[in-house]
Amino acid sequence: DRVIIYMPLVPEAIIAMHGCARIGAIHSVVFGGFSALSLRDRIEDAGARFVITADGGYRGGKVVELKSATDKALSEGAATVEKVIVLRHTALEVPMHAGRDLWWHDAVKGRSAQCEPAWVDAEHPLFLLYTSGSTGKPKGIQHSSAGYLLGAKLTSKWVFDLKPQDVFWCTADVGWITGHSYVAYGPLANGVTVVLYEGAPTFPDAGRFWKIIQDHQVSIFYTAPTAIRALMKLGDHIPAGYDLTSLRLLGSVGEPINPEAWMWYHRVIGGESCPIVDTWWQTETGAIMISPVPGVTSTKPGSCTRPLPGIDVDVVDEDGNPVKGTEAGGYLVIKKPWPSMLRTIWRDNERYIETYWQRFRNRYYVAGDSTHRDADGCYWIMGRIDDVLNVAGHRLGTMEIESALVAHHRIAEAAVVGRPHDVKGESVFAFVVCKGDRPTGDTRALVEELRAWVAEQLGAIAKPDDIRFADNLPKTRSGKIMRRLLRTIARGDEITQDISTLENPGIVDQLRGKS
Ligand code: 7RM
Repeated sequence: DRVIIYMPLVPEAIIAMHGCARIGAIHSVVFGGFSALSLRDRIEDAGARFVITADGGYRGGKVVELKSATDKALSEGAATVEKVIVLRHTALEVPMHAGRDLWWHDAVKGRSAQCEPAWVDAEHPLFLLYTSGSTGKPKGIQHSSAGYLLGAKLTSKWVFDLKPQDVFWCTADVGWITGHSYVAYGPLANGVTVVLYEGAPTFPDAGRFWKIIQDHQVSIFYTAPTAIRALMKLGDHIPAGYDLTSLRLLGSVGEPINPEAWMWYHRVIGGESCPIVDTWWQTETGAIMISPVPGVTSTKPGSCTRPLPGIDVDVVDEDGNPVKGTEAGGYLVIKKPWPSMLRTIWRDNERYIETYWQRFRNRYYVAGDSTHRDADGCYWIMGRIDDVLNVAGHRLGTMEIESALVAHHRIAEAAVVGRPHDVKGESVFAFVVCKGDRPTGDTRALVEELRAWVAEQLGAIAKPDDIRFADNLPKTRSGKIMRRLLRTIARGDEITQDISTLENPGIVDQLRGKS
């Protein structure tokens, strides 16, 4: 059976995950920031019989209505769901559907705290986690019971140098892989205390992280570059107001960390005495692949340094041939299997093979990132090679956002690209073609309507920061959208590409917002 967990970041979310693992049911956590429609799609793909949710969750002082989103998802499909378990967490009044919904506190009442584990095969699926790729449909990444847990446990121990007295805080939500491997599974499998927090880094104020570290004597802190950059912007005086001397190790994950943010993290948060582990890995890899080992590897700001023991990483060219020499640039591949690797894409093994293996004739696992390896053998991740954006550490497919936009009654065509953003790393930039005439003049109301539409379809994290209207999208003769041109335009850079083949060169000014 598959169980969907759609909850805020509260202990019960982890209890629900471990509970599923205990009875051999496959869990699939859906991030609470995803919309009802995204939830419905995941329930349907997983064929889930149960949903565990809460009346609501807290985010930045507001209540996120998880139960009402669940109700909406179930009223528009998701017919496989038999029961919904609801945790009472906020004061929000929620309707309960007789026969389908039951309260968590009623479900556990009178039950024993002991539960014999269901013994499963090592390869029994532990969980599915949906992640974005280069098509409009998220993929259910399938992880195994034994290999995954081994990877999460061992990398936690090696990379974070865990000791029994540590207080470990990874700020990720359990809706992402980081929250699976380094909140729910890895540190706890090592018997270490973890900190959970529900909310946002700047609510009720910008000292939230630093106060939690001080109050709970956090010794190891693991967060994303986007959060570091956002807090760095607010000034050194904020962390200076807190006692951060309990920290002994800092980690970074989710996107490349720029050297300036690395140095600030090291100086202001780490007091120049904490090593920083910049950890490269993916939903698919299950656990950290490339990272310094504290006390062993010398670090360089901006590089995730070297592969962990047993991880056979290489750089290959367009044809899949390893680039000769230590210094190399190209595609990042992993040449041998590792315990926590994904086993397949749920119900779509063909897509699994095609996405991760076929590009280089099934010889290597293709990570989808490009990289540079320097003369010392250290890796510098350059970014994605597919149409996947990394917005504030969240993985979003451009096709998913495009599909959401064209589902709006006024939109005929859409192309989404990423634009560099100083805090979020990347922001969503959409070029759209309307049915009928191109809107001109004051388009703000339509832009807001489309942003709200995308939030409803996918979730607020996918909302475009910019939307521009044109009569057409720029295409090659074979009909492919010229994404590189659109990226140049989104950045506001000078166009150096050849645009002589464009059927309607006049659209370039429209795309640039100049006419
Ligand atoms: C853990 C996670 C995976 C993608 C990956 C990269 C990027 C992640 C780093 C990084 C540079 C890092 N899983 N990425 N970590 N890039 N340095 N330390 O984020 O599946 O959500 O995303 O994130 O592009 O392919 S994920």
